[in-house]
Amino acid sequence: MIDLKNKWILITGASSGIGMACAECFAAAGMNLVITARREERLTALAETLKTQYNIQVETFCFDIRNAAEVETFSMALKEKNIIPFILINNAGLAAGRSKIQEGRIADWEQMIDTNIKGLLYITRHILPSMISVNQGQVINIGSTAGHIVYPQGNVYNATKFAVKALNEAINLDLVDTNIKVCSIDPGACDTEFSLVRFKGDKEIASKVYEGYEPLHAQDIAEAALFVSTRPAHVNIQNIVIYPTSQRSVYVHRKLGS
Ligand code: NDP
Ligand code: 8X3
Repeated sequence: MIDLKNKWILITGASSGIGMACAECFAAAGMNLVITARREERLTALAETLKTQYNIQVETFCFDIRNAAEVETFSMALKEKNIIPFILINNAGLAAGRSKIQEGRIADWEQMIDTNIKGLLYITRHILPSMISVNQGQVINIGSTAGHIVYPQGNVYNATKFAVKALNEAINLDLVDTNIKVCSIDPGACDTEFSLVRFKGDKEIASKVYEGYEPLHAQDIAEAALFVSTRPAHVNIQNIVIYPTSQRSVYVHRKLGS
């Protein structure tokens, strides 16, 4: 099993949900953290808590992953600090809206494509060379079950996660002559701020997504990421699909009104 203690992990989108749970889980495993997102206060608060609790180093970087220049500046800052991540978790992402294509908001499509696909690409392009220079490490792409099967009015979000699936396979091929492992972890419904963001802050609609069954919790995904990252050097888990027990496909079995 790979010992993660004192190695660095870079987690994008750590101000909430799955990214924040990964930060907590890998901090508990003794790793030093680089955490990124746009909401600075959240990152700072998380960093303070985890530094105190686990006696680790935590670096925070606030930027918009859609901005190629900001991502480049971030990667240069990491280089200046001599930080080479042992693990990169490409997690930052979102769904914006849910509607038929013919009624979709183009601004929503652009936000999803720019964040979920281009943001992941910018980070990967800037961080992978340093990981390759030491020929070790693990990339984890947070995909989705939405990248395996489309659902009504999921269209563009589905397409971005199908793209993550394709990129996960492609990056695996590109790194076949290295020791760097690449995995996509693809969750079904997981109770984070995801639906609140998707429905633009409408708490009532967002909470209905998780009504009548127990969804996944962010911790479930973080634990899978920890499992993947601690396999022996010769074991490359390329994909994990995780559904809540009450969701076996796009279909969710809800017990309502009981
Ligand atoms: P949250 O909304 O709780 O977290 C999303 C994170 O992404 C936040 O930290 C947010 O930070 C960050 N983020 C979003 N846009 C940007 C941006 N432009 N620049 C930098 N950071 C950004 O949702 P989840 O934790 O659920 O989502 C994490 C990943 O998991 C996403 O890729 C999502 O698609 C995927 N996923 C989620 C599922 C679910 O049901 N929840 C299921 C399957 C996959 P900030 O706003 O501070 O910038
Ligand atoms: C998030 C899961 O089913 O809401 O990727 O699209 S779903």
